[in-house]
Amino acid sequence: MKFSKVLYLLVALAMIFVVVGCGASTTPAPAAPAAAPAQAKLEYKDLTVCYPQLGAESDWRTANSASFKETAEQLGVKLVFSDAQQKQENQISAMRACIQQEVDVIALPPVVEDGWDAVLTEAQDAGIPVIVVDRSVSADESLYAAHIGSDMVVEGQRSANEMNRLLPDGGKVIELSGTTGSGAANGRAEGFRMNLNDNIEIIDSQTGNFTTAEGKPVMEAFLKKYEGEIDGAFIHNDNMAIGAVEAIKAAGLKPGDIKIVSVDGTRGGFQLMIDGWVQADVECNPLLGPQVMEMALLLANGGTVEPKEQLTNETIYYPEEAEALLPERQY
Ligand code: GYE
Repeated sequence: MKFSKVLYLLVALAMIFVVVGCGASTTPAPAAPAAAPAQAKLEYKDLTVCYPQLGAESDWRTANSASFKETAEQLGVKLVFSDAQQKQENQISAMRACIQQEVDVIALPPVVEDGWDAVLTEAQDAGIPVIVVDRSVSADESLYAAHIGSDMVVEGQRSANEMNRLLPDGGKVIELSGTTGSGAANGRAEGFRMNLNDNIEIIDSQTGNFTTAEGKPVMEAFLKKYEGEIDGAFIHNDNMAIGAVEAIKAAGLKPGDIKIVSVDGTRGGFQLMIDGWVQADVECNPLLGPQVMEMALLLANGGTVEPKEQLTNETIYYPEEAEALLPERQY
């Protein structure tokens, strides 16, 4: 091509460019796409929260379930509730059903600590925040939004402090522990061993799965095996303490013969203190519904929670105050 032709072509192209450009500038600019409306804030009534409850093994658990159901009803939150009967596989299936259903938030009270990575990852991939409730999980913190519950290690430490006070000259104790592999049983056992005086020996430890029905035969077996030797019992919850006391009574022992430290602070535990069987009851608060729902709303609106570990404030109850406090106990 000749140089002049190339020049022509360039000039022509430049003119087209100017015309089109000017045209664009004289015609009114097309309306800018409307800014995406700021996402409307969700309210409680818009919220669906999944609570795959782990079971109905204790009065603590009954109070915990009731707290979620009542709070949801009061706030107008839709609650997808199920009972896994203390089986992790049931909890996992319930969680998967909730993911399928595209709930806004999952609140998970894990029956055991291990084995949650896969389903937590599935929830995360689906964009559903998970609040771990009550017991802890061993999964990486990045897989859930927060954990609301008790410090089970502290509960174990408090229990040991009480046992130290009750057995100042030392002695032999048995431990009736909660569900094997659960954060509650692991933490309480660990804390108890951390603070227990050297002159107190834990001669045996068996699980009663947090139930009255399983606690009783375990205590019966201890009483047979260590007849006359047991000075104290650390029992991981009040329902097992109720079963254990039935066994102790049946063995002909009197209140106080075996010093008992229990955990939860349920009405049943208070009654055992009033009757002289339990010397200290370390509180574990099940009424977590309001706190969890508030956090669920925050997360559903894109918020985050810092720090991830949100611990419940708790105390210790003693026989002297049990009678006066019992009428006000909510569970
Ligand atoms: O202490 C016991 C229940 O995980 C804290 O589980 C909870 C425990 C509670 O069955 O009574």
